Amino acid sequence: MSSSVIDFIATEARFGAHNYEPIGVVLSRGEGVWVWDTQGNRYLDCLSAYSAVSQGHCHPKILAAMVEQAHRLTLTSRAFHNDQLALFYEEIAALTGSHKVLPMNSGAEAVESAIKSVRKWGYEVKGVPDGQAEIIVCANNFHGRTLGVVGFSTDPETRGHFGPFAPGFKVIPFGDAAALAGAITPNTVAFLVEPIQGEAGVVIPPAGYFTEVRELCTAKNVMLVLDEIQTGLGRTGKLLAEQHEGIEADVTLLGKALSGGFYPVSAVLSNNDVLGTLRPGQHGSTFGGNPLACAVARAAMRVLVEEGMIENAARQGARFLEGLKDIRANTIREVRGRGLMLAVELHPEAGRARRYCEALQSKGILAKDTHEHTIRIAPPLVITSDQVDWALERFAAILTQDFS
Ligand code: IF1
Repeated sequence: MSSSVIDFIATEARFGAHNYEPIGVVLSRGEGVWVWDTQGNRYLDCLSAYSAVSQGHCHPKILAAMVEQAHRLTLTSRAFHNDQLALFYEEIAALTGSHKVLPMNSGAEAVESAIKSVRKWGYEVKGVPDGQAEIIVCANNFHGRTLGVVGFSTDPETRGHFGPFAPGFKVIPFGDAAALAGAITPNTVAFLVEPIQGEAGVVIPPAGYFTEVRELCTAKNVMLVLDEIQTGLGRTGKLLAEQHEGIEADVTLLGKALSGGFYPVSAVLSNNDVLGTLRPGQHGSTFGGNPLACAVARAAMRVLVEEGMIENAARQGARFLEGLKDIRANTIREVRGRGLMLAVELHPEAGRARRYCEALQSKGILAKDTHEHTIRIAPPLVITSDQVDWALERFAAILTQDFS
C-alpha cells in the first residue's frame, strides 16, 4: 500500500463516525462496470453502490444531462415551479404506470413519506379512527436508517439503543401469506414489504406469495406498499420486481438507480387516492423535486430503457446464476438470485464472507458481504457476457479456497 492510501483510510478513521467498516480499497474513478483505486488497480464492481449505479459508473448521457442542467438551474425549492419537474412526473408515471408522484431524495425519506401518506389515507379515505392506524411489515426488513424506519426493524444492530420508537407497526414473517391474513385488522392501512429482501441476504419469497398478498390487501382495503428502492428499475430483470408476480402495488417506492448514482433521488408512486390526501403544507422537502434531480432522473430512466439494460439484467443475471451454480465448492451452501440481484450463501464452517470478499478484491472484484456468511453480487446492469464469465472464473477460484 502506498502512503497515500494509508492516509485516506487513517484520516477517515480519525475524523469519521465509525458507522461503516469498508473493504480496504480507496476508489477514485469509475466507468461502466469498472472502478479504479488511487493506485490505478482496476476492479469489477459487483456491488454498484448497493444497486444505485445500475446504469454503470459515470454514464455519459446522465453526466451530460447533469452538467447541462447544473449550468442552467439547480434548485428552486417547491415554493416555485421549475421546468423539469413536470417532465419528470410525466416520464416516471408513463414508465411505471402510476397516477401520482411524490419526489424525495433518499430511499428512507421515500419510505417515511409513504408511511405518512398511507396513514393519512387510512384516516381520511378508509375511515380508521384517528391515531389508530396500523402498518404491517416483515421480519428482517430493511427500509432505511431514519428513526421511523429503524423503529420497525427487527435487527438489533439497526434498532438497538435508538429508541423510543413510534408505535403503529406490526411485524410478521416474510413469505407467509397466512400470517398477513391473521395480522390484518380493521385499522390496518398498509402492508409495507420488499419484493425480495436485500439486506436479509437476497431472500426470494415462495412462488405465489405476492399473488396471495395482493388478493388479501384488495379484499381488506389495505394498501400494498412495495419498497422497490433496491429491486426496482431493472435490477431483477424486469422494470419492477412486482412484474415477476404479475401484480401491481398500490404504492411503489423507488430510489437508488433512479439517478444512476449521480444524486440522491427517490419517489413515492401511487394511485390517486393515497398521494391525493396530501394538501399544501402537509409534507415536503427543500431538495425534493429540484430541477437538477429531475434532469438527472429523466436521463437515468431514459438510458435504462433505451440501452436495453433491463433485458440485459435478465440475460446476464441468468448467465451469472447458472455459472455460480456450476461452481463445485464445498464452501457454498446456496446460490440464489433474480436478474442481477444475486447472493452466494456460504456454509458457516467456510468462514466469514468478509474474508472471501477481501480475496475477491485481490483478484479484481469488489463485492460485499452481508450477514456474516453471504456474499452479495449486484453488478451494474450494463455488464456483458464476457465480463460475467471473467467474474465467474474469479468467483470459482476464490470459492474453492477455504478461509475457515
Ligand atoms: C446503507 C442493505 C442494500 C433499501 C431498501 C430503502 C433503503 C434501502 C429496500 C434506504 C437501502 C442500503 C443502504 C445501505 C445499505 C443498503 C443495503 F445492505 F442494507 F440492504 F442496498 F442492500 N429500502 N439500502 O435497500 O435507502 O435511504 O439509503 O437511500 O449503508 O445503509 P437510502
